[in-house]
Amino acid sequence: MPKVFNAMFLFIVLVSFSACKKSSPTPPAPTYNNFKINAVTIGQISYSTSWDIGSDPDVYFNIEDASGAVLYDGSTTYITDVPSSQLPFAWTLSSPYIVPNTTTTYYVAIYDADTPFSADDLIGKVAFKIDDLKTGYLTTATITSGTNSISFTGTWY
Ligand SMILES: [Ca+2]
Repeated sequence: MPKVFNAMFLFIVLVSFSACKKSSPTPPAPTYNNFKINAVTIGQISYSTSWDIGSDPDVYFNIEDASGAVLYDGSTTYITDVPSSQLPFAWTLSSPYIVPNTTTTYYVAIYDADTPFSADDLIGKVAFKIDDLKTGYLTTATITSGTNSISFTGTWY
C-alpha cells in the first residue's frame, strides 16, 4: 500500500515541521502605574539673596506636598557652603522615593540649612507632577521655577 505509506509519511513530516515552529513569546506589557525617584539634581538656585553671612548656602532639599508636609526629609544631608560653581549638584537617594500619587502636584523644596542658629531658609520650591512625564514615559525631567531649577531621574513600575 504505497499510497497509504506516502500519505502517512507526509503527515509525519508536516507534524514534525509544525512541532518545530517556535511561537515567539509575547513581551510583558510595560507597567506605568507608579514612579519612584532615584536621584535629584539641584541645577540652579538663586544667589540674589545672601543666604549666609560670609559664606554660601548649606543646601538640601525636601519633597513636600502642597500643604508643606515633608514627605522626603533631606535636612540631615545638607551640603555645606555651595557656591554657584558647584552646581549642578546631584544626590542619589539612599532608597528611592516612591511618589504617592502620579496625578498630584508635589514640590522639591530647596533649603539653606541654618539650624540650630535659626530656622532653615527656604531658597525655593519647584513643582512637579509625575503624570506630566507620561507623554513618552520619560524617566528624567528638568523643571525650572524662577531662578531655581531641579531635575530628577526615576523608574516607572
Ligand atoms: Ca542662611
